[in-house]
Amino acid sequence: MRRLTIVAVVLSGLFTFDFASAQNNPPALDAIGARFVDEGARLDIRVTATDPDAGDIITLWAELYPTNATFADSTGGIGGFTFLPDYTQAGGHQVRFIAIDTGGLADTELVDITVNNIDRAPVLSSIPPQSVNEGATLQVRVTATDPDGNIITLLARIFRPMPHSQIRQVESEAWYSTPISPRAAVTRLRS
Ligand SMILES: [Ca+2]
Ligand SMILES: [Ca+2]
Ligand SMILES: [Ca+2]
Repeated sequence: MRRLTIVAVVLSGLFTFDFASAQNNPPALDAIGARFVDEGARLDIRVTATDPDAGDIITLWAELYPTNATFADSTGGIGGFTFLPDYTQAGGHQVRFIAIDTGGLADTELVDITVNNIDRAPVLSSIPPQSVNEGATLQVRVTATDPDGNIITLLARIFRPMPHSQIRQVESEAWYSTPISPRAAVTRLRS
């Protein structure tokens, strides 16, 4: 709370001004420091600040925060920041936290937030049971997608070669795959 009192005294045509002012002091944010979070996980930061002047009200807010982040001032010098990074937000982010008092003085901290990339497994489309006549060729179309858009390598392995047959993988191709337009690899099994 800031008070400013001005006293003017007129003495023989001279003006004397006497200033009696209670100095406003800035609020202080408690240190936050760098933070780390995985893609798909949740980061919560409790933000607190105090003001040395009795009666001063502190307002808290945040700037620059990325998509999927929110900040709420709970009043009383306490606030909460929540960040739920999705799987496209790996990398560095910065958020500026600000505490401002009734008189307009402020304290800020620019916080580095690192989102760690998380690799998710590719997904094979289901393959129904197959059958083939002796002497014929079985051709199975195999497709897979990766939710991160990673390059997919498709492999075929024969686990139980049947007696009197010679089953082998004769062709295997790997294609770049995206979740939007999956492409296929064809594996031919010849008996
Ligand atoms: Ca103050
Ligand atoms: Ca990612
Ligand atoms: Ca992946």
